[in-house]
Amino acid sequence: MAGYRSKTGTAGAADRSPEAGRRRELLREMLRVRRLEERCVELYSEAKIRGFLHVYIGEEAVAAGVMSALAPEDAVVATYREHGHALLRGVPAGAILAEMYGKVEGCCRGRGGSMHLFDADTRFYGGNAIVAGGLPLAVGLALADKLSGRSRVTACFFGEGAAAEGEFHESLNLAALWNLPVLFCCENNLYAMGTALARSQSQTDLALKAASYEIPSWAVDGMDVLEVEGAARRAADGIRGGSGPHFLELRTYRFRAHSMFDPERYRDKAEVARWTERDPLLLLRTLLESSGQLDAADWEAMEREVDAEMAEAVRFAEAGTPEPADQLLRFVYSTPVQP
Ligand SMILES: Cc1ncc(C[n+]2csc(CCOP(=O)(O)OP(=O)(O)O)c2C)c(N)n1
Ligand SMILES: [Mg+2]
Repeated sequence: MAGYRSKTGTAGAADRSPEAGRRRELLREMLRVRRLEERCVELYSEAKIRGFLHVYIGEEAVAAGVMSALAPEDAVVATYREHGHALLRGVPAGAILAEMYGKVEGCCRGRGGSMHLFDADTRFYGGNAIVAGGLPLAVGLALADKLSGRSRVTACFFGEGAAAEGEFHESLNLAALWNLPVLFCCENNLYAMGTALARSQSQTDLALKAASYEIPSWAVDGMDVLEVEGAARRAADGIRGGSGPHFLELRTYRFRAHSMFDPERYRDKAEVARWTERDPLLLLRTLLESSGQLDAADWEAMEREVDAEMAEAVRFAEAGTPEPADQLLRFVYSTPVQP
């Protein structure tokens, strides 16, 4: 992260306690997402990645904090701004990039692209391009778990724009009515494409909307990964304890455009600059450095390892194979079962 200065400076001074190690791990996870997407933007500019591309830069604390409160058997449902969620859930960076390159080695054989990452092995259920489309899916997954007596959480990420959709209200209502194990994670970055929240929704307190369905809900500083993690743990514990759905409004901001096609006429540069002062990586890094939990050598090693991971992912994607044209109808229809 060019421009960031270490306050502690000397290598080898950092706190080696498990707690400090866990926090450094959160920083590393956010850095992995940041670096992956910085590469995506470059590769898009080089026309190696085509189609739509929505980056999460600025919002990393939300996915990193929530994901750290989940267990491997839990499920995750996300939106089209989901590269970071897939990566932190355990989908390899190479499989994500190969997917964007349209290669067979991608997590969906290159058929889904950026907006439709999916991986059944890690219970990562998309990559959903329809605004609010993931919410009923999450409710269905949670209903299946409840009916089968499985103690699992389904975490559902969606933007604040989803709260204006009917599916949001139908999903919250049924989840509350049937006491389903869903963790609703509303990523409130203040804009739905170019429309500010206050221009499209009469009630801008999103946690209050959830509370109207009798769902325990609270607003969280989505730039502070430790706060997000704490809130997500509290909510996940409540869900596992049988107290039904919980809702987090995670207040965050995207530093980049909505997608790669967005002239950004709806917000001024001063607003973006104000929010970048609260960059989630900068906040955590500064906290760790000033409290002796991270030193210059730790940070340099972290950057080196993450850069190497992403370089290898790009190499893997570029070395991949495009789906042969005669295979393109495969998986469009299921194979009929022979009697
Ligand atoms: C049902 C539906 N309507 C419209 C769109 C077009 N669209 C794509 S992204 C988007 C904005 C969604 O904003 P938000 O939910 O706040 O998520 P963010 O992009 O800010 O993460 C819209 C309207 C869509 N994909 N689906
Ligand atoms: Mg939004």
